[in-house]
Amino acid sequence: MSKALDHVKILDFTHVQSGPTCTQLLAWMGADVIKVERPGVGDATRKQLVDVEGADSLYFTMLNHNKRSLTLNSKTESGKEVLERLVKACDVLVENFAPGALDRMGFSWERIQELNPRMIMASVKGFGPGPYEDCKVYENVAQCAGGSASTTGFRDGLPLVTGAQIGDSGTGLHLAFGICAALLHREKSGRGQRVLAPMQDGVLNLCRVKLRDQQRLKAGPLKEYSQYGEGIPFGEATPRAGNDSGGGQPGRILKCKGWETDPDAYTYFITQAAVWEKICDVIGKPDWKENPDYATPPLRLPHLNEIFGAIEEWTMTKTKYEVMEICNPLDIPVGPILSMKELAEEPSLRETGTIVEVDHPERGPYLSVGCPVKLSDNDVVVERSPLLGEHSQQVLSEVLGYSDEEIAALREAGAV
Ligand code: CAO
Repeated sequence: MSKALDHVKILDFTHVQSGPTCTQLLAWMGADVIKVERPGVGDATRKQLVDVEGADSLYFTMLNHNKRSLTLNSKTESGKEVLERLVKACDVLVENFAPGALDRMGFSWERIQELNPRMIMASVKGFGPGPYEDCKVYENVAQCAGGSASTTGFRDGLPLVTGAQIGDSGTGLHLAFGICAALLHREKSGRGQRVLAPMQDGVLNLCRVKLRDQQRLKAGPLKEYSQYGEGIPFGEATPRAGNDSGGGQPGRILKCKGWETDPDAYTYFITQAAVWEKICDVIGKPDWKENPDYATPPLRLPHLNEIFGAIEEWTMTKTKYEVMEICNPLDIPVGPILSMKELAEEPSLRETGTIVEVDHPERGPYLSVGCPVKLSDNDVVVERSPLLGEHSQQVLSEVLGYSDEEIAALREAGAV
């Protein structure tokens, strides 16, 4: 069966996390992804957070499945020639170098268009045009500059970064979306275009509801935030909301049985208005149904601490899984706090290919996260990441038509 993008060739000039996340997704959709890496060095993550001496790190392997690796020093004359031929042969160039690096290499957008007017050039940068456009940016910088850190954590604590890599992987997702749209557009226009995904913009997009709250502040306090019930005045900016639900239905993280020793024995619990009466019954407070203070969602808002306190007394008598089993049939929205260990061992995620075991010649079997988007005509088989330069010969001869002698000369010149 053909795959969604199996007619697409990607010149993958990405490194670290944001860009590689994007090209890995495109590879899983069937694209031929040729990862270009510096000879003898490669993507810096190959040697970061090493857990098996001499083997590519999990950081690298988990972000570079289903790709081919071509080593190329694009700053040498013959390396530049190879790169020119790659630009002509590929459909999309994806890069996340520091601002200006491609220009310095001699491959400005104008030059790329001259070489291949159908080329789509897709970039991740830390910031879009403006005062910070020349900055190098990493994950947590983007989380801080994109509004996530100021709105994450508890009101009386420091701003917090999240475990979800919304700056890097989140921006990689945004970029993949832009590339697919540009590919579709090229079918009509016959032309390529530039696609830019700044990390700050990507994080802000994911924090959209916090900008919503910023504007709602003008109309008065944010009543679904716990601080409203606690009588603490709001300042000028969207505050940190702890574990309060971001939607209109109040929710909190509550302790479950075993919380004293298990750091993940918690559940998320949402007091959805539609099931309020069922919640009262489940937690053994049927009289709350008649309590005038609790009759409607707005009346309950000033009492959320008391309400969640009572719910927690009940959840503490159950494991997080028991809470789920009891509440789900009643449509009470709850969610166990699952640890990475639990997720890694979850059989249903193995069955859907969301958690996969991959074999690697240097490190042996390891777990990875498979493709998180499932297309019915695009069965994804997760293949191990390439060793540095593993496909140099193959790509140079098959894709670019170099002879063995020419390839030997390129090696001699230190270009590949
Ligand atoms: N051949 C020759 N030179 C190469 C090469 C190759 N195959 N691949 C990379 N290089 C060169 C680049 O051209 C650049 O040279 P110049 O400094 O002379 O222009 C040099 O290697 C370093 O590239 P870089 O500046 O991109 O890398 P860095 O480690 O200094 O910075 C990062 C890393 C991520 C901060 C920066 O690339 C960046 O800001 N990227 C955009 C934002 C981003 O994606 N951040 C998220 C990264 S994941 O946390």
